Amino acid sequence: MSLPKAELHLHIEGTLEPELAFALAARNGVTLPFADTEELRHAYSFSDLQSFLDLYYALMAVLRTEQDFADLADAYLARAAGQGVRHAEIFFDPQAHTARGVEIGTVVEGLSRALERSEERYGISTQLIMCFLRDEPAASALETFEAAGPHLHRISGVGLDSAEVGNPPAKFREVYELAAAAGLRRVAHAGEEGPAEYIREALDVLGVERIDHGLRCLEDQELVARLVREQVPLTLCPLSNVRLRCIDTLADHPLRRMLDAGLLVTVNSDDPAYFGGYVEDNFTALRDALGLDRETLRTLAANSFKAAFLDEPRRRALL
Ligand code: ES4
Ligand code: ZN
Repeated sequence: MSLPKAELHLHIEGTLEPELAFALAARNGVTLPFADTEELRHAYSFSDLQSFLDLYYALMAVLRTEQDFADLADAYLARAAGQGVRHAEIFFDPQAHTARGVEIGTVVEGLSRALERSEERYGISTQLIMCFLRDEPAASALETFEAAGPHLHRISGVGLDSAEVGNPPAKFREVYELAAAAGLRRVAHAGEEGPAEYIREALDVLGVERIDHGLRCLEDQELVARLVREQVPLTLCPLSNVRLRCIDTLADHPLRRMLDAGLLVTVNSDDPAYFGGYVEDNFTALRDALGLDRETLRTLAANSFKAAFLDEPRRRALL
């Protein structure tokens, strides 16, 4: 039986399974550069973050209408329910769609159509987190924030994702200041492929409340001490780390060391359609590779509710 848990690091575009990609391609008259799902799956051998991102952005060509985004989110929520997910904070990448001529309103309203029914259908409460693509100019993030204005009531926070190295958090100081002023929560990917210094910068310059990945904090003991002291949550994605070669094998994952150090770590799925598993699959794979006992798994599930942007009554109900 899977433990009840919150999913805090999940890119909705990364839940696009090959079968749904081909169904949407047919529905929208889009031609994919792959003959069938079999051929597409062969493209899923990545050497680093960039090689994954190239495929991730290419497949999004099939997402065109509000209904496409609603279908994508509903398919994720149905699977998440089967993996013990009771609360999901869902990333989306508006610039990956607006760059193709799909309006941000189509994306947000489409996703919201599925999220609105999630509690009643699946028992999963949800929030949306709008991510800025850090390999695009800061001006593009600012334009995106402005375009999101009419939809901000549907968005609870902002995040930062895509190619990390060479795109430090400080590049996005201004848009994060606007987000904070609008009352939005703030998170950022940092320390996935980028250095520990990017984690510190995300905290100090962007004022983030959680770090997505954060794996490379371990290279800086002073930073680890701070993350422990301030109990800054780190949303780890173990299967992603292996598939993108941040670590060699799951047996090398430093999760146990991080827990022992007192870090508030959570386990998440990142881009489950691409990385070989949803959130419970990440729990199970870690358990098998590291020999985690039931108590440790319970701690990880409890951490996910502690780290979530839940209101207190719902948090108490879920913990
Ligand atoms: C991502 Cl694994 C990962 N890292 C950074 N940005 C991303 N966007 C989607 N998946
Ligand atoms: Zn991610």
